[in-house]
Amino acid sequence: MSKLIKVTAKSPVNIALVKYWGKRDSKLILPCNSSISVCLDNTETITTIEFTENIDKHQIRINNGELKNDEKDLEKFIDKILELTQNKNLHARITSTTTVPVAAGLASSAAGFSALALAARSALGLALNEKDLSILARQGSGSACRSIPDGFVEWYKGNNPDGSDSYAGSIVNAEYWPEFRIISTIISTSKKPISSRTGMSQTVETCPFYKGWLETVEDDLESMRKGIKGKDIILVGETAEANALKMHATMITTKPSIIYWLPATIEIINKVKSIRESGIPVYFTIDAGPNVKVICEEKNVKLIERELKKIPDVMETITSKPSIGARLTNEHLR
Ligand code: 2P0
Repeated sequence: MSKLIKVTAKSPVNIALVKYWGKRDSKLILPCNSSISVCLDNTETITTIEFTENIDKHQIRINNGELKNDEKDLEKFIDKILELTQNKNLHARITSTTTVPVAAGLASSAAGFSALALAARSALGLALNEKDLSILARQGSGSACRSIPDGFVEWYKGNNPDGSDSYAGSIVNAEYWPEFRIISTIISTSKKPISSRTGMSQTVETCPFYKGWLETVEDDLESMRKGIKGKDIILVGETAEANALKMHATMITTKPSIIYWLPATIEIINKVKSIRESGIPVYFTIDAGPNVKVICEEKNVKLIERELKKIPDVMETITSKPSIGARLTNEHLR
């Protein structure tokens, strides 16, 4: 193994335009369907890692101890990475910070696990290319594989039982469509009542319409690829909005029902629709939480932000453009 060094990686949050919802293998984190996302600037996680034989367990500090290691086991993920080395005596010292409010529904595990995968790979000198790295990040948290490549990204669901063909790759890079914007609205910073991990497994097991989700997602993927390559905000927006509503329909009809929306979620949906009726191409998508992400073009951002801020429950908006994926930096934390 090459000499151990301190390494820092930065990685963006990504927002799915065609959602990942449901696993066919929860241990390897293999999805039932492919998904498409965009990496966002303004929303990154920075992680510094150092491996050493001088400590006897992993030391992990996230946002100065503010963020607890919840249902996703970071330690197990580090152990999985260490299995790729021959050295049984190594442990990790990790410091990680995120530049967006943790509970905003933006600081997803995607940025965290992708930054960690890249930093650990480089610190251990592992020979993993972008595809291998995305396969590694996927095993920490599924959506993390989509924060490794640049810009607009597809996570190919793959078919192999070992997950070797379930990885993410760029459709187009971050500069391809510089006018594209996502405005993230924050209406709640509370922890969600049910994690997306639990929500998606409950949906696969009990939703009578999950089959319909799987039957229609291929068409959504095809339209989304076409819309992105053609920089067609209407096709991208309409496809993303319909896909998100379908995903929420499967959640709502799961037993017991999962409803992530709050009254302000509906207010924002209605606001987006009314702006659209005035002739502006603007659409929404919603993940496993109440906060709405608004899809639009740069030229309309000011007007849309102004309209969204008229809703009393909108605490904050964060506007992002497409970003590059995970990368290394010399700016070490701590
Ligand atoms: C997505 N979500 O495509 C979908 C839409 C939430 C709703 O990916 O269990 O944190 O770690 O693989 O990646 C959130 O799920 O779940 C997610 P795990 P992850 O963005």
